[in-house]
Amino acid sequence: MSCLDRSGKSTQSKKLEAHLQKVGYGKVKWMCFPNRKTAIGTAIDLYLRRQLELPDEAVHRLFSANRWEMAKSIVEDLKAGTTIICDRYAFSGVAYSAAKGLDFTWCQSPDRGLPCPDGIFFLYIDEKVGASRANFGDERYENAEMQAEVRNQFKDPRLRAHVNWHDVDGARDKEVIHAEILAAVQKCKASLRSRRS
Ligand code: FDM
Ligand code: MG
Repeated sequence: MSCLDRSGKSTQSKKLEAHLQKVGYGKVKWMCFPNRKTAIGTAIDLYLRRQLELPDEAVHRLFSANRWEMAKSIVEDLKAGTTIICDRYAFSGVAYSAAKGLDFTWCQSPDRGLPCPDGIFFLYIDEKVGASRANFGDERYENAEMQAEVRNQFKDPRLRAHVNWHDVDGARDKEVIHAEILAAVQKCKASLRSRRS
């Protein structure tokens, strides 16, 4: 899932994971980026909490490296048949850094070659709705101006090219959103199965 801050992506991605576990979907794993637990993730966490200053280009590369350090284990899990649900991925990396003024194509390049998701859910909300949600403003990027620019970048067709992208209205009831995502996941799984058989 890709999204604006405070759009409910963590709630939705965890709800999806819990549901798939419950219905016996096989092995399901939830993960998120940034993964703040690794050494690179620790630097990213400090940066986001405004305790470390870094040039925009450097932190962009760190976010990408944080995905690359997980890439091998993601591929191994996928090969073993595990379903991975991810709270943010490279799409956020590009949208947030491009929103700061970095060149869009330059932003895409370090993530080239990472495993490509079978489906992407972009939860969009009005930046004012995001700002009214709990804890908004605690971290870097959590301000209405930045969120509005990130939202613009997420509309860029270069981000959505060649991927299975779903726009999801995040301003609705949690259960309604969950049902919509679930239906799309089931459809995606059915089409993957028919392609593989
Ligand atoms: N973010 C996240 C980036 O700027 N680049 C990235 O590659 C990723 C994965 O980090 F503001 C930003 C988006 C958000 C912040 O993410 C922390 P969470 O999901 O709010 O923890
Ligand atoms: Mg956040």
